[in-house]
Amino acid sequence: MTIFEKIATGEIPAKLVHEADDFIAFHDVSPQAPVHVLIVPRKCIPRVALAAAGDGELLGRMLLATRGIAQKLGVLESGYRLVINNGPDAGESVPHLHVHLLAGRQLHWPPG
Ligand code: DGP
Repeated sequence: MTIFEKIATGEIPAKLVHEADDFIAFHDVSPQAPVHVLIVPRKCIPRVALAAAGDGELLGRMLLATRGIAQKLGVLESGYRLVINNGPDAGESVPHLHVHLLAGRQLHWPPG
């Protein structure tokens, strides 16, 4: 099981922000911004490049949930960035698809 599957089952604790039937959102253990949340499917899709056509609705629901998560954390108006790291050059460290939601400070562009 991946770390994120263990968080999804409650085996490893995390600060949950949102729970849905098929995905969860929780605070990143190593925040890179004042708000840093991970949105993670309960089932393990290793990375976005390995998602199947049938995962499209789940991925869409995860993206649509970011609005409510941002609102709950008070950053809907100030703005937020969504990041998906796919593979080694992108800095993917947990092989379980996750969307980073970063906010609460001015984020630089292009990312490093
Ligand atoms: P990535 O580099 O895109 O694979 O991001 C993985 C993120 O997961 C990274 O920002 C740190 C976070 N993370 C790793 N282990 C844990 C954990 O056990 N709990 C929480 N809350 N976050 C974790």
